[in-house]
Amino acid sequence: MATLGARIPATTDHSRARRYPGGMPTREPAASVTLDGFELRVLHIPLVSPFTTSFGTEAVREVIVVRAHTPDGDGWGEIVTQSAPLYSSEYTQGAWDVARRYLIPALLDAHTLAPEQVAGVLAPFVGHRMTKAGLELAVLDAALRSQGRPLGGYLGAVRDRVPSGVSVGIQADPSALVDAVGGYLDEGYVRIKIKIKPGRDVADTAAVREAFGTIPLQVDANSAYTLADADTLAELDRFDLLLIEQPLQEDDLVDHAALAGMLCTPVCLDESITSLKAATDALALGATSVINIKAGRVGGYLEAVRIHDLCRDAGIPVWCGGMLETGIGRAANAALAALPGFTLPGDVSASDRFYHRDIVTEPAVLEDGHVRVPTGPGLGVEIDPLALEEFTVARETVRR
Ligand code: NPG
Repeated sequence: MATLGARIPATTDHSRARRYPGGMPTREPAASVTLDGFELRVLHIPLVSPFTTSFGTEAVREVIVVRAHTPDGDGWGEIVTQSAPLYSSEYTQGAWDVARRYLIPALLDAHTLAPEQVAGVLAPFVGHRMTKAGLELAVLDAALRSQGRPLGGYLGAVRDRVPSGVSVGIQADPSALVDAVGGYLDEGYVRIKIKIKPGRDVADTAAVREAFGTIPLQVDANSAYTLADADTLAELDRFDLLLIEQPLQEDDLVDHAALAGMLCTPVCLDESITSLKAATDALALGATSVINIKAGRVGGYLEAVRIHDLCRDAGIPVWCGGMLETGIGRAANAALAALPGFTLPGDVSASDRFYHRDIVTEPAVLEDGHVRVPTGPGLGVEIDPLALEEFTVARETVRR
C-alpha cells in the first residue's frame, strides 16, 4: 500500500533528525475505509460583505460539500471551486459533473482503500484538482475519525495554533481600504494581504503603509499583470512588502522568473503552483522565492504536504492560502498551516471574516491573532446539520 511517507520527496533520516531534534512528525498511514457512497451538495452561503479581487466580486460563496459514506461512519470534504472559472479553469458545475460521472465511480469501484491511495485511483483523470482534493479530504476524514486520530497529527503539525492573516478585497477607494484594514487590525489579525489590480495598486498600498506603519503587509494580483507592467510593480518595492503574490498568468513561469529579477519584493506564486512538479519547476527557474500552498489547487492535503516538504528542504518559506473555505476546509487548513515549514502567517482567518453562519458547530475564531488547530478525530469539527440544510441548493448521492 502506498503511504504518504513513501511518496514525499526523498530526504534522509539523518537530515530530518537534524532539523527536528525534538522528534519527527509521524505521518503513519491512515486506516483503509470501505466506500459505500458519496453525497454531494452545492451550498450557497452569503458572505458578510462582498469580496472583490482582480477577477471579480462575490457576495455569496458557492461551494460543494462532500460526504463519504462508510460502514464505520461518514467523512467530510469540501470542493473549493467557485461558480465561474475565473481564478482557475475549475468551477462548480464542472466539478459536480466530473465528480459524479468519473471520479466517484472510480473510488466506489476501488471500494476499500486508504486515503493515501485516492490520488492514484483518480490520477488517470486529467486535472480537476479541486474536485480530487475535496473527495480525498472526505475519505481522509472518514479514515482518521474511525481511528480517533486528528488530521493535524496525521499531516505532521507541530503547533496547536497558527498565526492568522487576513485577505482584504479591493474596496471602493484607498480610504475605504484603510478603514477595512483598520478594522481587521483591531480584531487582531497579524498580517494583512490586500488585493491589487492595474490602476488599484500603488496608491492603495501607499495608503495602507501610511496609515499603519510597519505592519506585515503583502499584495495579491491574482494574475492581473503582464511583464510589460514591471515598472509599475517595481514601484511597490518602496513599501517593504513581505511579497507580491501571483502578478502574472498561471503558465507564465519564465516571465515570473524575469520579473523576480527586476523586483526587490519577493515574488510568491499561487495559481501557478498546481502540483509538486510545478513547485519544483518554479523553484528551479527562479520564478518564485515563497510559495502559497492551497490544498484544493494542488489536488489535496497530501500533495500540499509534499510541496511543504520540498520547500522546507530547499529553505523556501511557505504559507497556507485560503479559498473562502467553510468550517470543513478551514479546520483542515489550520491543521496544514501547523506544519513546521509554514513560517509565514497564512490566509487562515476566523470564520466570521467571511460568514455570519458557518456549517460547523465550532467555527474557527480569532484568539490573540491566532486560530486553533482542532484536536478531535479527523477534521476535529462537527457538521451543523441545520446550517448545512439551510445553505443547500442541490444534492445528489452516488452509491455503489
Ligand atoms: O481567506 O479564504 C480566504 C481568502 C483568501 O484571498 C484569498 N483567496 O486568490 O488567494 C486568492 C483568494 C481566492 C479566493 C481565490 C477564492 C479563489 C477563490
